Amino acid sequence: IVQMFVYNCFQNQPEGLTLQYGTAGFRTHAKHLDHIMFRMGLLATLRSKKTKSTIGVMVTASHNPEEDNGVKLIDPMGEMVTAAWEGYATQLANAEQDSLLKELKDIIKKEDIDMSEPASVYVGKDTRPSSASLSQAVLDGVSSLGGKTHDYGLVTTPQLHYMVCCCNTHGCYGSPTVEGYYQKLSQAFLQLTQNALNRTDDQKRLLVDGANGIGALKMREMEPFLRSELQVVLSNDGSSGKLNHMCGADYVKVQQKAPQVGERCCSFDGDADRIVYYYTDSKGCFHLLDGDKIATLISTYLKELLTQAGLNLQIAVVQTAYANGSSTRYLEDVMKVTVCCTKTGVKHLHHAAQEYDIGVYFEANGHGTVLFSKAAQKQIQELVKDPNTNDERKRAVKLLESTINLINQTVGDAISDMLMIEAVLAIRGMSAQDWDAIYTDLPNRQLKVTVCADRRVIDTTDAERRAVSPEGLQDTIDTLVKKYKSARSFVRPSGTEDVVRVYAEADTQESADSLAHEVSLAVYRLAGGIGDEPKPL
Ligand code: G16
Repeated sequence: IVQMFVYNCFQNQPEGLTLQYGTAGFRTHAKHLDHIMFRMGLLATLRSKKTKSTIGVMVTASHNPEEDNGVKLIDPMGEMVTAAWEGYATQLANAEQDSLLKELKDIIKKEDIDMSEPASVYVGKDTRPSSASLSQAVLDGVSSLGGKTHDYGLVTTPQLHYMVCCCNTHGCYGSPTVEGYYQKLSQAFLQLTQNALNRTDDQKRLLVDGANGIGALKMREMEPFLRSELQVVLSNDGSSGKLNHMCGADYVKVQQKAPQVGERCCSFDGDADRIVYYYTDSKGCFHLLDGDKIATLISTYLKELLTQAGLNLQIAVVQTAYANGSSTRYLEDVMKVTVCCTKTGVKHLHHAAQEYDIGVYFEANGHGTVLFSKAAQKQIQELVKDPNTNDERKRAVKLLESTINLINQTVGDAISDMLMIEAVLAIRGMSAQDWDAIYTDLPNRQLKVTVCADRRVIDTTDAERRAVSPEGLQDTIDTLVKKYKSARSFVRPSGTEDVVRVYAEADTQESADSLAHEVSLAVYRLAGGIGDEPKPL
């Protein structure tokens, strides 16, 4: 066994390549990943033995271009793997051939792992051409350490998170099959939409951009379960276009462009863990309904239901530095809900959301979900069963119960979020325009700068809102921001792409563009930018 994995581990290991377990696992060009996948199979096996639970390994690079790939590890309750094990992942990924066994033994010793424990690993993959052989490398890694595997093949990332949680809760969360997932979500959706009367076919129709990825495939499979209560018009279904190319949630959010025109549209990303909505108005103008707007819509709906049900549960919204300033102001000043800000990355938002009775977390890029504490779920279930609950309260708690069943609480899920949004719009009789009118976004711009050294020369603090290095960068940003009205800007190294990200918002699009450009120039000059200097937009 040892010989086999030593052989496998070092096929194609590129010289001098150092990778870090980033915002959402390892990501780079697929040709560099064979050995990483095999090693993540080994690590998942150790994690399974340590936790005495099933662990998930998803082969995907989500929003990245088709030629990239990556891997995300999933912990027993369907959440992202812990920070300590992210460290082991980085350690193993970068180990030299002759120190790999030692590294493995170190982890076993440090974590006091009983190697006689059985191990079980669920594996899934997206539709990238490289995913088939890379997921085979994961399966080989698990088998090398004697672990049992279940290969789910082509699934969305959130589906695999769901399967892992279902397995480790022994079916309490649902049945660990793709069909079980469709049944659970569609039943909850149908129950919710029964509360929306007189919907026309137009109101049931939604244009869905599948980013030419796995989400499109899975949406097709799920449609019959929705019994025409949602009529999906699918584009970018993978039959011809390239994954994430000029389509998908990241393209729509960052480029602020629509790959399709309609009164209510949405886009998934490459592994269907993110979603953004948008529409084109009668003057042909594009309007984006991003993760911040989704968080506002869902938290408004939940707050109303809690009031109707007479439940005193605390709702909080978790955002990142990318949250539009208008959304934060609306949530705090008008809705009076607690808002907190974490670093980018679902793992950070998820943990913060766990602190509340109901934690709504969404990144502006459309990645998010809602978490209900065990105590909150218990209160809701008890009220549903209470014979003394009056009709209005009963209706509200039943809606809350179905909402909990519709939401994938393990991780952001484009399909589950889409059904949730459709149900809320239907129940409240709202159009995309009505939703958009809740508050007005500040114009904003996101840019990328490539630097020659490690992009982590940019170091940040205060939930990534301030740069602490290189020296002078934050002072320059502060001076630039002062030139514009209602302005804010920050920079941070991406954890999924080899770039530094720049965000700016201001009172007009012209000002946001100009500020983003000036800050990009500062990054380019102070952090060693490569290629041509950033040009004005
Ligand atoms: C991943 C993470 C998200 C993060 C995004 C961009 O999304 O899951 O939390 O917002 O990367 O991260 P960064 O700015 O560090 O590159 P996905 O959908 O690509 O898995």
